[in-house]
Amino acid sequence: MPIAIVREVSPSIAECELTHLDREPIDYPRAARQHEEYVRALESLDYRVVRLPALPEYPDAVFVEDCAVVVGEIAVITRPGAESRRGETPSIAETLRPHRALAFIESPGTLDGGDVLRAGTMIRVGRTARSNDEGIAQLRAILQPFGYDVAAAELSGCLHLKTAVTPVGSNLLLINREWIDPSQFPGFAFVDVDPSEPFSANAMLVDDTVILSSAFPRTRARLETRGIRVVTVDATELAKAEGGVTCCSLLIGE
Ligand code: CIR
Repeated sequence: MPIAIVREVSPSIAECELTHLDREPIDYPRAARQHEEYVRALESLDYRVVRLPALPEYPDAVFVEDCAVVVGEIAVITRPGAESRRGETPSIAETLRPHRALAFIESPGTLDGGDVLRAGTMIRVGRTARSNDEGIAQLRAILQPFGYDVAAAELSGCLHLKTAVTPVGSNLLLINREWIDPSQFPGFAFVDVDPSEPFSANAMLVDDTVILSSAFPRTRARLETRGIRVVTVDATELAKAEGGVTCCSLLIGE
């Protein structure tokens, strides 16, 4: 059975990092309930969910995606771009150790998993305030020997590459062209987000189902018109922390 690693929401989530959003109050109990709904969605898709305890001293620790890049052959433990998040990675490394050989992004490299998009053997990494050239070069050096084609992607106006574009099918990307130029993905077909739902480009493909925030009904309709099965979850509180659905889990296919 495949595994999903998640971490309980930190009670201090209201003190999260914010880059493109204004700070709004975050209702912690509601965020925790929404996270529970997300876990149930993963379980309904036949994932065994490993729940790590919250890290109260790390407000953003629920966003486990940023701490590692997991492929079939290896797990790369990142060095998050936000200094406040660097202490989130050791427990993720220990959780992944039984499942994969580990490699580590080292200083001065920085890399957030939210910047790493994989479609088959193609891996694109957003060059952002969180992921620098050195981090991207280290990821390439680690993954290229396994046959992955790793290259940087340019974006602007949002936090991570996967805020702007995510896979929703084997050769299909959900994209917000306001933030990224699709010509960086030759050979792919695209579904455009509804313009009224810019953050809906962060969708999570789990086998042949897409998990999407229920805040994005118009983009959901666009996906369903293309024959894609969509499961929605309420993720509004985590969205106030600038996180989307991909950010809250690390998937390990076994
Ligand atoms: C941060 O700024 O690091 C968090 N508040 C949000 C991280 C979201 N993670 C992701 O998109 N992968």
